[in-house]
Amino acid sequence: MYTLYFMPGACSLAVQVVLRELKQKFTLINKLHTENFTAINPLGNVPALVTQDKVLTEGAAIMLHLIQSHPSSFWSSDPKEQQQTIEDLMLANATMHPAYGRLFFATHNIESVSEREHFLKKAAEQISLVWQSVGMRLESRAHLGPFLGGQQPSVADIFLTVYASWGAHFFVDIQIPDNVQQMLDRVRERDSFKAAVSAEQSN
Ligand SMILES: N[C@@H](CCC(=O)N[C@@H](CS)C(=O)NCC(=O)O)C(=O)O
Repeated sequence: MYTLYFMPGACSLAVQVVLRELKQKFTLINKLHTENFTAINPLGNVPALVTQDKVLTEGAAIMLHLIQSHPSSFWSSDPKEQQQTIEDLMLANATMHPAYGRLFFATHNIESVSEREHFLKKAAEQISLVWQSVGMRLESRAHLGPFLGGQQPSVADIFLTVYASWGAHFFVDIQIPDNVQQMLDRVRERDSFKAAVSAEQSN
């Protein structure tokens, strides 16, 4: 049994989707309704996952903990495939997530409209470049299936689907290749994803 601290639409949504895919029981707690959340995570960030004996933070570490603890297609026994899973996960969490993070940061911290617009445009170009790289990875593995994970989504596919929705908050031009768009749509169509979105709305 887990407890997942989340914020609606944040990267914690991907962790909830994976908990559902792994058929794990969990309680959801909205960070925004939690007094003194910094006692849980001093940085104030979600996701934070409470396990039987500790609090885990950092999305990538939480994902690795979950997929290594509960056998499924997310984590192969083949070391080469494990390496690929980790690399894809880091592309999502350590490269794409901060790329989108710049949009939020600039919107809240750059006062001059012209400077902000310039920064946002450059940040969007960078994000499009990362999507291009995701598209190339998908293309090189198209014979294996529609996801980075092959026939089944990987944790990276799920993280990327959550990040992709953040672009709608900004007036920027983010280019997402068609094969990536198809992968994102497939993840969004999964019962786990739909149930996770709806659970956030009722919490
Ligand atoms: N490196 C952290 C970053 C987590 C992060 O930035 N979370 C955002 C939501 S996606 C957050 O909680 N921001 C604090 C806030 O908006 O109050 C991770 O990957 O878990």
